[in-house]
Amino acid sequence: MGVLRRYGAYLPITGKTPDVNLEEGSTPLVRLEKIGASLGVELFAKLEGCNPSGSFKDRGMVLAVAKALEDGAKAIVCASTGNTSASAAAYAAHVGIPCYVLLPSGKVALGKLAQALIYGAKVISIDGNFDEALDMARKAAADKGFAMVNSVNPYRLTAQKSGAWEICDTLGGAPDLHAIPVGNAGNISAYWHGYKDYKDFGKITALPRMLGFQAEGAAPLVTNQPCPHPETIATAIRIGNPVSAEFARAAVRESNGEFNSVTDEEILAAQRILAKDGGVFAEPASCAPLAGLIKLRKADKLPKGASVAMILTGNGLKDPDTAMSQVGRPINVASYAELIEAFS
Ligand code: AN7
Repeated sequence: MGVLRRYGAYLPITGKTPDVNLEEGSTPLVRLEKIGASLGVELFAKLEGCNPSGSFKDRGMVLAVAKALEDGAKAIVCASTGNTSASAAAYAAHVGIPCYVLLPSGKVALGKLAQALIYGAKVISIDGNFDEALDMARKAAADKGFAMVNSVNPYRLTAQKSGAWEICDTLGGAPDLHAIPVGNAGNISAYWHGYKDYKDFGKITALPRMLGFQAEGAAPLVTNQPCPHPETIATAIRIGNPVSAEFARAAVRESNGEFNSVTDEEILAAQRILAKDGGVFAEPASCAPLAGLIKLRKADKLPKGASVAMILTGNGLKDPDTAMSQVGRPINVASYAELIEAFS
């Protein structure tokens, strides 16, 4: 029924807030038995790639765009590693306002670029990384009086809390561990606040430990210093100076959790495991948590039998190039005999 309708009672909605709805949220929470067994935990994957634009960004974008309309904004603006731009473009198209997106040149996965363009956003390529694009987008939005829909817009994180509420509603409580990729650090912050809300409301009794995973080449929250030249195959989280760093640090500290980093090789290995042993195709950034859980398991730091919610933030189809670079090609057959041979 869409995030605003399902969780409107917990969101800052007024009588004047337009009822924007692309049926985002209410994503599947899938139990991954085989992978969970190999890790010695009860593993649940939240398939955020099932959202209308294929990533978790839709949860917050629906409220950001509804509020932009309520406030009379003429257009929306964002910088993005890809998914925010796809989501912003989708909702702008749906409600009929212009959308401007600033992307780091050459570093956005093909599917995301195709989305922003086909939804009709004006796509502007920046010679610089995401952090630089974000600075420019903030300034331009202020100068033009357009609504800024990056997660510096508080409505984004407020509505992204719905992911935590759904997990608790489905499991009947919070998981023991919450594993999530971290880029600009908004989502881990939103989930933590969502869990805390549910505890305050008396809907759950215990909170999860928050485990945030970054790519080794873009891991400012692990090294505890900004990373001026972030680099990773997981372009969604190629971010060196996270806007929500302080919220994220608080989430990890308060929950007795941790940040950890994983290499690109570990991310790609996790992507294959998730697909082959789980039947779930997630984009590289979304596979950082599984890579991290495998790393913790190897170090004997994963509590046996724990329930783990892993957030698969974006659909694998977003980045076909990275997937194709790791797999073989289809087998060509020229005859029925060759087909039968291929079946062996
Ligand atoms: C698939 O789209 O920052 O830590 O501009 O697309 O809340 O930033 C995307 C981030 C994880 C990290 N997984 O979340 C953008 C953008 C996927 C993502 C993240 C992103 P945050």
